[in-house]
Amino acid sequence: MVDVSLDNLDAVVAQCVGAISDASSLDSLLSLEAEMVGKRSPFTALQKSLGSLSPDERKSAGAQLQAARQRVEEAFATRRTSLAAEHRIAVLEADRLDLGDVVSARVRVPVRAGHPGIISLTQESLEDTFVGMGFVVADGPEIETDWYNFEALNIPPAHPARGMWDTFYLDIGEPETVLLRTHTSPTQIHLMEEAVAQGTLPLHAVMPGRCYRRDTPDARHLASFHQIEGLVVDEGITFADLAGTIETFTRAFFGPDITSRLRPAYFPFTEPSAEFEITCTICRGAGCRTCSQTGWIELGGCGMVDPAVFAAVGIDTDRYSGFAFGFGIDRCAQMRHGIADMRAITENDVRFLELFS
Ligand code: FA5
Repeated sequence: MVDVSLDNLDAVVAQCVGAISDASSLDSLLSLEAEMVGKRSPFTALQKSLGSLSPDERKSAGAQLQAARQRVEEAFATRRTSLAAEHRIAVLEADRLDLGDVVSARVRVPVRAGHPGIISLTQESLEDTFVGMGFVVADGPEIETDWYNFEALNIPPAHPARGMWDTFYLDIGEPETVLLRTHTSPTQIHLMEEAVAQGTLPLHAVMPGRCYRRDTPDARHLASFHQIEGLVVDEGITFADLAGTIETFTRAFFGPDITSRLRPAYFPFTEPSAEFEITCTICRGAGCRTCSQTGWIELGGCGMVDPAVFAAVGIDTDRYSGFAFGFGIDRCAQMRHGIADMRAITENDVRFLELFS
């Protein structure tokens, strides 16, 4: 750097400002700063030499020197700011994650779409089977009153048969008047009431849906499960129609080597009543843990509609008779796919779910 004197201050300042704006890094700017305005710089030396001047000359020379020095320092500050910004951009650029690579790596992974679960698929297939047999599909509410779930089905309060269904009651209205339906049979009542009101008897319908019971989950039971109800109300319907319908359904749905049997049972809303069993599909009738070594699995209950139920909905029993059945959709899924333990259906294990895609 040239010597600084009071005569060449402007030229020196211009030279310094040029060098400062050419500095290409913060480090080189730092050494330039030490060289130009540091303790051993010509500016500082000139400053010290002013002591030999008269007070008036010193004042005027000091002011010129200070102004010059200030212009140089401002040039340093400006350049420092822009070099710091350039440095930050360079660091960010170096650290930049190339998302292009990440994204293209991700899209190469096949996208796995969901699909209806085994219960929905089984329900659809059951509906198709029954529609093929001449039934229509109807729906009913999951939240029911005591009347629909019990009383209209010939189960008055305190009737011992209420013990057959461990009920979840809802905290609505009078105690134990509103509940989660324990079976799909209350939908029979809705359907018959509607048909009577609209004059649309006869009825040939199936009614699938979710049911709830305070049952402890095990290989054949869940607390929330599904049933499909069947109801036929027509002239001249007999028990033979019921038995024929059950056997036709069993072979159509499970295949020709699976058969059904009816065993006497009791349901307050049917008389006579039967339990409807099919060959256990896990052991093909040989006996296993799932069927408790019997070779048979209970799918549901059935029977001829009890006259007390027809009376509750105002159907003329001199003209009409009917049969009803109700069985487990989850149990059907279990038997159709050979699932030894029903709890697998609710565990959401992807390996299990993928078996039924
Ligand atoms: C009934 O629920 C009667 N409403 C069936 C009926 C309808 C009889 C019409 C007569 C006329 P039950 O409680 O037995 O009956 O249940 C019928 C079927 O539902 C059972 O055989 C079983 O397949 C299924 N099921 C019952 N409870 C459960 C449960 N906790 N988990 C899974 N499936 C169940």
